[in-house]
Amino acid sequence: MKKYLLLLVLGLVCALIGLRAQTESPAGASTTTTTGATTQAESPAASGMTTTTTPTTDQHVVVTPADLKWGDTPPKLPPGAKLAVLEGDPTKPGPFTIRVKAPSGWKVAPHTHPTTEKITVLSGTFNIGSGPTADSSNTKALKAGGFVILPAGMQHFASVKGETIFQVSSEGPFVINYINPQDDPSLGKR
Ligand SMILES: [Cu+2]
Repeated sequence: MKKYLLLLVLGLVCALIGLRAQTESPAGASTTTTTGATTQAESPAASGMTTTTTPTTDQHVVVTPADLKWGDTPPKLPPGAKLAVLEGDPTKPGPFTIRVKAPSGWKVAPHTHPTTEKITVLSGTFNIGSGPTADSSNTKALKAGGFVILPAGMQHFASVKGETIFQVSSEGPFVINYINPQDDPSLGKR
């Protein structure tokens, strides 16, 4: 019985020492983000394509607007817009979610993706059209709360009116194939 008591006391002392060490650790140790589940991992890939979170099975992943790290869009998209990664890595296999903040007049020429693209409009006006030519008379204007599914291989184009924020979910690696190769902003026009 005495042995157990000794072990108990020893355990308590250890716990107290541990607690002290924790409180004495530098303040920097507590500067974690609200993502909770995992530490942030920087991806050295394309500009703006930094991974914010990697979900685990036992914890939810919370991302607040303040957590977002806005960067430039990759060269395959027209310049001027900002991009933040909420989930996954668009350059790698697997699901991802990104948010794009585009200035008024920003547009993406007709293109396809090898994976299905899902877009939710958060603010502004997002004009989406289908087909191989950017016919502005043949678009649907989506406002905050608007949602569109663009199946893999489907030809589509988009433009925004007023500063517009929209969220894109798809499967990586995210590829943009322009119908007219000269529309590809990565080919020198940037
Ligand atoms: Cu698209």
